Amino acid sequence: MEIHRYEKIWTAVALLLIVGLIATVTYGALGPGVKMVDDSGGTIDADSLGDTEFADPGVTKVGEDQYEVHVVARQFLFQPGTTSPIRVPANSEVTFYITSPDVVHGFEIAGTNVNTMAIPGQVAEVTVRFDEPAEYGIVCHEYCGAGHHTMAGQLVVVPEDEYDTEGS
Ligand SMILES: [Cu+2]
Repeated sequence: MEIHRYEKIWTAVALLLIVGLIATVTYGALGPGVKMVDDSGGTIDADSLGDTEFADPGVTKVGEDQYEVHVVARQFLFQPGTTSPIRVPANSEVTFYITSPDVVHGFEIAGTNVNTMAIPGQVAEVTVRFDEPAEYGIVCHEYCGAGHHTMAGQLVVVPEDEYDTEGS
């Protein structure tokens, strides 16, 4: 059977398009370092956060330029974050641990790739680097009740030399 030259060309073009599409999707998923939030944060008893490291949530220095931040997302505020901003120094690697004692909330630091759900009984773990001083808004992006639209907070990345661990 003879295949027409144009038929061959168009088949080749179609195959190239398919391979190109798969390649761009694969790159988009893996190339820019996108990391899904997994279950590495573990589980927790949502009814007794007082007995856990979430009893006194906030910023803890755990190493040279390394910080941990425990955040409780509850109706309708982030502790810390809403009544007082979360403060971390620039040039640091920060791991957030987020959980909820009541309903499902969201935790997104706008302008960064930190974006997760806060689920009762689960601890979400997200690590991010802050190289420059900046101010970020934190929003709850899961509808969590009548005050959902007011549920927001703030993260302040302060210059390294202005950071005092007391003020966190
Ligand atoms: Cu919420």
